[in-house]
Amino acid sequence: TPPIQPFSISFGADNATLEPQGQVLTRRMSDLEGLFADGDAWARAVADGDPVVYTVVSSPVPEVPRELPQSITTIYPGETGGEFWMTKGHQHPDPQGEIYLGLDGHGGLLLFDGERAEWLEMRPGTIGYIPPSWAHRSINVGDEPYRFLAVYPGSAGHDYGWVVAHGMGLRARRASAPRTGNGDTTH
Ligand code: S6P
Ligand code: ZN
Repeated sequence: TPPIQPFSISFGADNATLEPQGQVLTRRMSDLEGLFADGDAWARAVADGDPVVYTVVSSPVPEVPRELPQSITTIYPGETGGEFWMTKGHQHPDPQGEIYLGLDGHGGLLLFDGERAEWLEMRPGTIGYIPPSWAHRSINVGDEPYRFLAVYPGSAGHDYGWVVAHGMGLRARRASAPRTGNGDTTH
C-alpha cells in the first residue's frame, strides 16, 4: 500500500460522520454474544429486534504499519440485564498506545490489564489514554448516544478473544439495578 498523502477530515454536523469517510461497521446485539453477564436477557434482546448497539465510522486511512487510522464510535443508550450497552472490547496484539477523545454524551473507558481494572469518565472534550497492553471497552452510561474519536497505530490489530476469555474486571450497571457478583461499578 502506498503511503497516504496529507489530507484533512471534517466532522459531520452530528459528529457521527467523517468527510472523507472510510468503512462503517454496525454492531448489533447478536454480535455481542457472551459479553453481557445476563445471557438470557441478551438472548431476549436478540430475539426482540436485535437492536444496533454501536457503530464505528472509520477514516480512509488503512490499518497498516506506520499509518495512524482514526474512527468515531457511537454507542446508543440502553441496558441489557441491567448492564449498560458497551463495545465488545479488545486488546492490541501488537501492544501500542491509543488515544480517545470524547465528542458527545457520557461514557466510560474501561481498561483491564488482566489484574487491575481502571475506569475513566468520558465527557465531550475528555482525552482518554490507553497504554499498551491494556484491554479496553467503551460503555454508554448516559441517556443520549455516547460518541468518541479513537486514534490508533495501524499495526496494532484487534484481539477480541482475549476479552471473551478474561473479561474486563468490572461491569457497569445503573445503581438501581440488581447486583450480581463482585467488582461492579455503578453510575
Ligand atoms: C480501535 C479502537 C476503537 C474500537 C471501537 C469499537 O483500536 O479501540 O475504534 O475498535 O470503539 O470497539 P470494539 O471493541 O468493538 O473494536
Ligand atoms: Zn483499540
